[in-house]
Amino acid sequence: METTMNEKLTSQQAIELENKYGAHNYHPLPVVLSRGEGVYVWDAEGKRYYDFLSAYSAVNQGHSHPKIVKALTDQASTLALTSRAFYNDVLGAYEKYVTEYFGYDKVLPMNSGAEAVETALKLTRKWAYEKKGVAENEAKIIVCENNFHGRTISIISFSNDPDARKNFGPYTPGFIKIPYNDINALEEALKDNNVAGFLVEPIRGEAGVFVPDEGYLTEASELCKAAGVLFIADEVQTGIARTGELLAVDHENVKPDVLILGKAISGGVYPVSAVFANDDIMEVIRPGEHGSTFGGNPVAAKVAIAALEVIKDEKLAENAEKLGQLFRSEINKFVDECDLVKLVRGKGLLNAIVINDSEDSSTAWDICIKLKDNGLLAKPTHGNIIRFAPPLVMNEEQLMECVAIIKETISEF
Ligand code: IF1
Repeated sequence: METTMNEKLTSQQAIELENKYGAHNYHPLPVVLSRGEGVYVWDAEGKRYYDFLSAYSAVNQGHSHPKIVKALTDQASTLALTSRAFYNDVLGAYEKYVTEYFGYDKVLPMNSGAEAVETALKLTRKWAYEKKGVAENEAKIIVCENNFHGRTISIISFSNDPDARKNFGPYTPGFIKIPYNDINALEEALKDNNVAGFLVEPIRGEAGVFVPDEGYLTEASELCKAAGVLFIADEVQTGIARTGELLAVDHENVKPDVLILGKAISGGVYPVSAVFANDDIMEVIRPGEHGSTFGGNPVAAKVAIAALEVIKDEKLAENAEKLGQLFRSEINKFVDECDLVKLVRGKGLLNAIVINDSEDSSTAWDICIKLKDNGLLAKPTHGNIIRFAPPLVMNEEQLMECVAIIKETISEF
């Protein structure tokens, strides 16, 4: 099949090219997107869909938000990349803006979520050796079972998802796994004086939007404080207004010692991630000890400022809270009358439904295929759970139309 790069591809052609020339590290839903705007995406044939995945909560501000795209194009056409070998006139202003925005002394800018998680792990280990007095190479970090924090070798070393781990060994040591949402297990694990930190998702995304018990985050952070252990919140997916507050930890007024952000900090327009901490922690990293070519580049800085201004200006956390309540109450009414859906759960506009079928059934996938045919894009997480996470710029009328599509589609099964 000969195609010149500038001619418009059909969906079929696009899929064939990806299959032939791209690694098969994903199994996408059979839809080929070619345009995005706000809550909508269009496929290569021009069919419009509601996007109910939001690139896994990276486009909270809506697809290609004009203000964020303008920040991208203006800076990219002025000064795109300097590396950190030199200063530039954008990074410092960004660091001031974003540390005040989230309430920390300092930020270490990176690019992907996994890079930010790795940065937080390195920071925590170094803090343990240089501030807590843990013996070199003995630092341990507590993580939760069924976590998702990214795909690097160290991160999958503490995953228990066989697909994420198998045949990627040998694995990085120094991690203790405990059950999520289990305070006693954390209390027990914290008795080990070599523990440096506790890494946790305030709401578990990939595991199927699992919301911990009210008070779990508060008790966990208090136990960590008492044990001289850093409370590390991975808000890559739950942050930036997704759950109805700026951060998911804000629902309990918990202040992590180390905060990890990614995805929607850039509105999905450019890879931006960040690690926040106060001086007594961040000062253990000195020149030459950590970095990245693109970390904190001028385009990332300007894009992130614009993306965060949109969150505040358009009151997206408040909107996520309001529409999330409406979504769960509407779907709960449907749950009462439909035995195929066991329950709906979530916070703000990070929700999921659990399909009343076995883990390995294809029902959730089949429902997503029908949802696609009916103009709404969503994808199952594990097995029988479908995540619903539209851009936070959605309005009530659009949400109700999507609720109707979801109800009608599932009723067809
Ligand atoms: C994929 C889901 C998966 C994350 C949390 C760190 C990262 C993520 C809490 C790493 C990334 C993405 C990765 C993407 C699909 C999506 C995801 F949970 F959102 F659904 F995989 F589990 N912490 N989550 O959710 O950030 O390096 O990707 O920028 O790998 O397919 P990243």
